[in-house]
Amino acid sequence: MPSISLTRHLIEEQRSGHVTPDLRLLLEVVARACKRISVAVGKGALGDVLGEAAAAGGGDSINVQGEAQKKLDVISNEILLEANAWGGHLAACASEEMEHSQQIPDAFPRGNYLLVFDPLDGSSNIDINASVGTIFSVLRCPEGVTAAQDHDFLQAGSTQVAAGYCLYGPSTMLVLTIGHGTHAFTLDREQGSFVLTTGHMRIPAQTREFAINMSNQRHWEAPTQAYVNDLLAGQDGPRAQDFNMRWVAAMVGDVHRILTRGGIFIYPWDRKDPSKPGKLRLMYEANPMAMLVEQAGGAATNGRTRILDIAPTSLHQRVPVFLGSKDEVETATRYHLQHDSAAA
Ligand code: FDP
Repeated sequence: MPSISLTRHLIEEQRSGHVTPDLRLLLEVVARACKRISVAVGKGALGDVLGEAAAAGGGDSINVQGEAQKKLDVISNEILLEANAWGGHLAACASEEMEHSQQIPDAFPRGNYLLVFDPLDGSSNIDINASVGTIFSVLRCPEGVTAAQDHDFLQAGSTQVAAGYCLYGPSTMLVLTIGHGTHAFTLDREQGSFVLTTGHMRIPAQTREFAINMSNQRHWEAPTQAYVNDLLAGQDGPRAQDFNMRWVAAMVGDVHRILTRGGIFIYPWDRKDPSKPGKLRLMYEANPMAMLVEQAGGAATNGRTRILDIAPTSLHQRVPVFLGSKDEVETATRYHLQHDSAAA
């Protein structure tokens, strides 16, 4: 059977009426940018790309989230911005690394889509040569808007027209949905093209594997504690089975494992900083991952509500995340809802 490249896959999706020519080209541009990021990540210590980025006035550079920027965060952000500037498919871009969205420069034609991305997720893995990735979400630019602003991006995740991530691991993989299943492509480094390696990924509804940063346990709210305690109790507890735990510490890596063999990934609200409703970002982490997971038969909630139904109020909004195997996410969500109704 001949291998199916990303280009061929997208052209066939266009023929089926699932993707417009503009969206197809936009996704090809994002994939091309990811190949460049993969090269930069792959150079590691030989490429002078490791470590913290320097701020203009000296010291470490800090992004809008108050987090130290790695050199590769900055490089990846620039690669994505530059690649997407001239194609004519986008109205504006927004990124984890920029406080505000950026319109397409006047020198180039503007299109009808908005692209929002986390250029390099899991940056604490960069310096230890472990998996990192790029996460992206594509929205429609609202009708009649000629100069898109931050508020034009504030659309519920259910309106995303495409979402995906590129995982820079032992191999580079692009996992993509345009609302007709979730498909995985592996980068053929010799040919320089992404090749379809798993079409229509399916997440098993049940699982015995969970992913959570246990070091925060004492800071979680009561229903999260109760749910995880019951997982940890294993055979002897109410779940009557043993659960295994995995934590890649880069959301892309953990979500990729779940898309491949099932599991539940949790980054809950915690009391460490009560002003933050979670660690992960809605627009460029939770929403695209929720779409990919739902398209593969899984589920994604914030512990109470479907992630894709949340109406965003700001570009860098944070949200608790419970995603993965459908039955397990429903169980975790039930713990929180039952706790709320008992407290009401
Ligand atoms: P990181 O801070 O390294 O960028 O996006 C945030 C994120 O990584 C996720 O990719 C990852 O799942 C999580 O944070 C890891 O958080 P912990 O540091 O609490 O383990």
